[in-house]
Amino acid sequence: MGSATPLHVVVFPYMAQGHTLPMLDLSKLLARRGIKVTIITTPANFPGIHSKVSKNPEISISVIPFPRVEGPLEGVENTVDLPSEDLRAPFIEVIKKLKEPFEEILRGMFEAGCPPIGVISDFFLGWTLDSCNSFGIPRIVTYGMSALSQAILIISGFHTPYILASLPEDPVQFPELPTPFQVTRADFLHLKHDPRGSLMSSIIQEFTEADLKSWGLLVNSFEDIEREHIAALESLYSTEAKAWCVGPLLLCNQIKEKEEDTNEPQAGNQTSDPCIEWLNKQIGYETVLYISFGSEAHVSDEQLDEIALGLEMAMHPFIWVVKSRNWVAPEGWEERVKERGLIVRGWVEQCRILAHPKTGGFLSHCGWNSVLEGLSMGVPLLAWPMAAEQPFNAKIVADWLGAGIRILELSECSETIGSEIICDKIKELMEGEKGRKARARAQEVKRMARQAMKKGGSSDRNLNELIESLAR
Ligand code: BUP
Repeated sequence: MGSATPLHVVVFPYMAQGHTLPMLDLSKLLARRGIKVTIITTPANFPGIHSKVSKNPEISISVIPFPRVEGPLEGVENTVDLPSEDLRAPFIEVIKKLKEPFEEILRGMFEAGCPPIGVISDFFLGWTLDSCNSFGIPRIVTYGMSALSQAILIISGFHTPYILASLPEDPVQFPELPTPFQVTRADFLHLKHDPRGSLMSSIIQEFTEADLKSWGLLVNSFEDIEREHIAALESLYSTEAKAWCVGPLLLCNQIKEKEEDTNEPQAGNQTSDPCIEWLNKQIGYETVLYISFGSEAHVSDEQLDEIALGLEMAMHPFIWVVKSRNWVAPEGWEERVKERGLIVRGWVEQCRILAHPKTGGFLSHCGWNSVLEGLSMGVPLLAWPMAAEQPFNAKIVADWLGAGIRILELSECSETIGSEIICDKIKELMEGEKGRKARARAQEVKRMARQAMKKGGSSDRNLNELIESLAR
């Protein structure tokens, strides 16, 4: 690490917010260790990435043109929004065409005398393994998931018929994964939506094979909450591959313990944030419920209506990020809740909201980043998993850590969840005994998370060890 030519690492995120944002934090952590980082992305994603890393001279961005697309995916190259669920698999197929330009970039690095010591690339870019092998560079795969979800995704591929033959409430047990809590068939939402033989299931199979042959894994989690899962994950690899647990990466941004309770703009940050201004005006501490289902979940209009009514009945102040462009709130609702509810139809600074002292609960779809962000700020979750691996994240939060409660006991729910249930669960989280316990546990997890990321903490040491191993 002390050599004249800095070590060089390539970071190649998948083009979804939940996958890219942690990779930018990782890049900053590498840059702080004097490592040159090249982030690979496509033109539409360049501005967003540039705005977040441009203050770091060690980080550069290489842009590769998006392949020409026709048909239903036409125009996808011009937007950072991912295509809808049904076009996800064709999108992942299309971006396989980035392989050739990616290899040209790698070749250029060798010719310029700064070859990378490793490529950290997303699971959905499984083909990068082949590129890395042809240049003799180690590939480190990253999923943007908890270690538990990563392990289950791999293992469930070995046991799909057994899972699909079970009833929703049936416990599912794998010999490879001794979980300390019960997983049921209903938790396997990714199998429900991606039946065997679908393009998505064949993509997952192909990329899992690449994953299992990769040099190592990078996990955005920390040992105190996932030690058993990390061991199980590593045991799935026939090689000596190690899972480097280096999170929660978001804590690299040194978010203040809690935002100051003031309307003054933050030092060095002159842009006012309407959510923070609104939070500053709220009375009492930890009273506000923050609601967001991430950047990708689709929530039906009917379900949005029930959430709106549930929020109204629960009588707690709230900030609700509504992604649907077309949803119209029930008649008179906005007027009735305007004194205590802020509805945002766009992007918010989620970490700042969660870090605010007025925020006391998070109704979340349990995307792994949201889970880490809530817990790192000591905010308990009302877990409402909606798709993919989110049920397993909800298990970690509610059943394993006790830092949240679940909206429903079973993860699979084909019906709309009614406003009464939503109201009751909000009350349970914000004012009930279970919520009080979950808040205390979330505070403990927050302390553990910060400890892990501090100098000498487990995640800090693991990142150092990863770099040392790559540099050898
Ligand atoms: Br929406 C929204 N602001 O308004 P997850 C999201 N985020 O900062 P998902 C905002 O996006 P994937 C907003 O803080 C988190 O870092 C949020 O990631 C941020 O869920 C990220 O929680 C969302 O993992 O992502 O969107 O389902 O499926 O890609 O994991």
